[in-house]
Amino acid sequence: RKGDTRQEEAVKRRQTASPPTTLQVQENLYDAAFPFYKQPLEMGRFSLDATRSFFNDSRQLRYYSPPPPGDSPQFDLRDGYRDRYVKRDESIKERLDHLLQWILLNQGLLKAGAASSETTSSWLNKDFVTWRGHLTKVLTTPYEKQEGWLLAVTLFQGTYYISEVETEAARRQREERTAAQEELMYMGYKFEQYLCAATSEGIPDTGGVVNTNEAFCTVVQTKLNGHSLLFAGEVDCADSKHRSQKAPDCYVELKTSKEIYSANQQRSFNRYKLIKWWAQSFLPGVPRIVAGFRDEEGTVASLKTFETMKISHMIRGDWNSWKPAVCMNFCNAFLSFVKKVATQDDPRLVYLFSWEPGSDVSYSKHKDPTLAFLPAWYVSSITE
Ligand code: 0WD
Ligand code: CA
Repeated sequence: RKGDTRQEEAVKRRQTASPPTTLQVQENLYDAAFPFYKQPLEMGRFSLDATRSFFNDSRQLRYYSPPPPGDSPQFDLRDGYRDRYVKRDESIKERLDHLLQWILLNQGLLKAGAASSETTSSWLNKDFVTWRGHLTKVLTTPYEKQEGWLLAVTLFQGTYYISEVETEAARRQREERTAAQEELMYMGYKFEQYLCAATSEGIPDTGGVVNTNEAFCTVVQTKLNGHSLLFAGEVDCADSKHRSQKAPDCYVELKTSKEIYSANQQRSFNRYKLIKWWAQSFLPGVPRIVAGFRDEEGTVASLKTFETMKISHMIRGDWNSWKPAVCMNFCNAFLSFVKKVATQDDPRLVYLFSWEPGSDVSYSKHKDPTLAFLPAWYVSSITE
């Protein structure tokens, strides 16, 4: 009602104990001390092969194999695009399936660590299960100006499962990608091939096929304030020469970016790209990012290593720069918001959280089989 003051509204909300309807995202609201983030611990690994089949092992892990010191790289990232490229079918939505498969195959491991259950009821003993990539999107939300997101949440036996739903805009962009954009996507994978070997002492096979069905994923557990998390993320390679052979210390993330020629390009790189690189690698504790800078022809002639933990220092002096604490505090607030909103424990029920740049996060509730994402094989296996 018009006459109500904000305070009266707040009182009423408390009396009815109804959940808040939106979550604000303005960065100033989250500009506080860095929250508690537990050192990520690798719980397991899985692989997807050339046909996208799941394996509960590290068979797809590749090894970092840079050119010998002194040799400057000359990587032609367009090589093989026409004749040595097998592209994953992006119209197939896999949702959380591979991670859920890993969970079912590793129940013993998860049960062993489930002694100190506080907030969840089942042996899984995690508040949230999701992909690392979904959390990356949440982290960068306070600074994102272009792409919104849709995250589906199901509460099942005390655990909140988060799975992305493709937005209309993202689907359109995917279906209307230009030839140049398709080639650019290929170039990122080709860069990986130039720097990765199949064995720890091997050398890259740059004449081979690039097959984007193949993936190696790490499964990590961690905690953000009071929220326990289990998520999986794709890892490009491990450095067998790194001083620590422990995961995730030995993991290396590979990236390509346009060569930077002007101060303006540098500013935009720091403001919009480094935040995504930082968030993605910080979440699973991947300490190093090796970037290849490509020219107009798609040739990489220089590599640069970024230490994940130093990225925020690099950009600290920039005007209008981003802050890791804002990203993490917002993520913490979003996870708390999810817990307040998603109260009904039901594997067929989906709370759809939605965000567009310039707006608050809002949600809607759905009992719609096309949105439900926990597969029957998972639900029945957990229920019995
Ligand atoms: O269902 C979905 N909407 C998604 C599923 C979105 C994103 C990923 N996935 C799945 C895929 O099964 C993939 O194997 O997640 C896996 C990767 O998960 P992630 O590590 O959580 O994803 P993210 O951090 O966004 O991306 C890591 C890498 C990318 O490398 P770059 O350097 O470009 O960030 O995974 C690849 C890509 O190489 N990748 C994907 N692979 C398959 N499907 C996808 C995707 N949708 N997105 C990125
Ligand atoms: Ca990568």
